[in-house]
Amino acid sequence: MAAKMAPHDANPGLIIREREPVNLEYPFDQLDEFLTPNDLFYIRSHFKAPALTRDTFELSISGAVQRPFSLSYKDLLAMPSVTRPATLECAGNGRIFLVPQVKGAQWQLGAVSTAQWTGVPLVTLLERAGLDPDACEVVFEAADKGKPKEEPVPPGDTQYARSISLAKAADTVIAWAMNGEELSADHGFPVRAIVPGHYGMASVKWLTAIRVVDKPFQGYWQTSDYGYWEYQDGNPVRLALGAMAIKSAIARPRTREVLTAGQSYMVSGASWGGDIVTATELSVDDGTSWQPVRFLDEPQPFAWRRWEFAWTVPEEKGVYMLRSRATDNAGNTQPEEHDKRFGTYVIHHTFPIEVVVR
Ligand SMILES: Nc1nc2c(c(=O)[nH]1)N[C@H]1C(S)=C(S)[C@@H](COP(=O)(O)O)O[C@H]1N2
Ligand SMILES: [Mo]
Repeated sequence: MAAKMAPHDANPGLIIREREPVNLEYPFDQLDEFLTPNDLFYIRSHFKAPALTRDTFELSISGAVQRPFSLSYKDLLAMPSVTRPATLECAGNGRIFLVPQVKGAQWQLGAVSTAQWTGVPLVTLLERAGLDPDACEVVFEAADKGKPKEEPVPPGDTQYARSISLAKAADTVIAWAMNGEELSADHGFPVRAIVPGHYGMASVKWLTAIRVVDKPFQGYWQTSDYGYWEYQDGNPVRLALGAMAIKSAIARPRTREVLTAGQSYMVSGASWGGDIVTATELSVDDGTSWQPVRFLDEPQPFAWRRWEFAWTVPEEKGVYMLRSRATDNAGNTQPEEHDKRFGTYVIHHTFPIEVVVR
């Protein structure tokens, strides 16, 4: 008799962080190609994936616009499309490295992946609708809803919804394909937003409505969750997370990996976030000295750059702390400590990967 297939069996090879809703991590130590294979791309969902169909799909564009309209799946696919790479990282990636341990999905390194996204530029839709003069943000509304976890929790079901500024709309794609394949149920079928350069929460899956607003959106996923504390005239105010901070991570060796004294070892990893990644250094002595890595990918906005570093493992046995540190073209570099204003998000400090040399 065939084994009963659970929904997560659709994603073999991923590391389970939560079964229901499906939250699965990319095994970051398998980082090889620039594009993450679709079946290894991490999945972060707050609720059960809604069952949407091509035939009944409808995307509305409304709000502070002159000519609201809606599109069927066929309409959308008939429009001129673009294909571009973007790295998505969950804002909670690396949470396991926070000490003391915090609540939330215990992501290690792999809540980050890169794909080629195909879809219609958001500006095409906004131009067709015609923005009102007072338009200021674009809200993406999704078909999934439920009871969120971060306090304070609103009563009843809350649908997933996030906004971006009109400036960021210029980079955004209303995507219907990922690495040349239609989106899978867990990645937002049939249509999702891709907001390159922002943390993953902005790239709304199962997109059903695009609503232009004339005041900054204050929704639950914009303020309560996925927000941070900014000090204005000494007062902490809640602002929405946005751009991915400059970051790098070591894929190999893995934490606690055992290496042989004196062996040659190719340390590898990737850097992303910030503006454009221009440099990455590696330290094998817990941050005392740093050496540049060799990049495998060209610099470009919104996509990671893989890198490697040929290391001769020391003869002296013991525990070694490896750290990587990326810098962008604006001169931003990774801090040494986690910035507490971001709570359990934006974990981009240079945390050590410890390896054991025997
Ligand atoms: N509708 C909807 N969109 C969503 C989410 C969600 O729960 N519901 N999760 C967001 C978060 S937090 C992240 S990190 C990315 C993850 O995209 P992926 O699952 O395709 O990797 O989707 C974002 N879009
Ligand atoms: Mo996320």
